[in-house]
Amino acid sequence: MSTAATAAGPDSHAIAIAAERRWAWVVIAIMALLVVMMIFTGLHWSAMPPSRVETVDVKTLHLKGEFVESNLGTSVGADGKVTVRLIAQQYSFQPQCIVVPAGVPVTFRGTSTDTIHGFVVGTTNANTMLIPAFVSTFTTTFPKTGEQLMPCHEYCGTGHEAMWARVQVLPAAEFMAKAKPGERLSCVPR
Ligand SMILES: [Cu+2]
Repeated sequence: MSTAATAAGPDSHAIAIAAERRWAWVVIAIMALLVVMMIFTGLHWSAMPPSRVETVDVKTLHLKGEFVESNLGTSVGADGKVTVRLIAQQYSFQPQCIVVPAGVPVTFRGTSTDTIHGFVVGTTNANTMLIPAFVSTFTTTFPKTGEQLMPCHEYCGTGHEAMWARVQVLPAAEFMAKAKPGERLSCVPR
């Protein structure tokens, strides 16, 4: 036993060791919990993969298929379904200005040409990552009309902070009056 411990008395030394041991057990318990969580999430995710995975060929994205330039923007299908198709690239979205109707379900379909991007539309729940070779899709409804900012929210390089688009939410009647069968709408000035 050290002289310092003897000077402070054997009781205080024993108390210090007991406190130290208690704290060691707390730390061990925290580490064990984290390891168990890692094992659980790893097994859970491998047992339940994402429900749908849709791929697209990045090399021919601009040349053929769904994401050619003339097919980007908002379309209204024969069944009245509203679909927005967009691509992200360093450092812009195509189209730069997206137009959607308010109060109507809108399906977004997007991908990236180069690296991982993403976007969120204003304060709405429209929020996704855009990953090269994969098609991201989600359906949402914009309750309010007006213009929203749509910034890239995945760091994608030196121009990341300048990467954003706009989303114009129009009253449904005004939007439907503009939408023509087979046409792709956007609010990019021409
Ligand atoms: Cu980006």
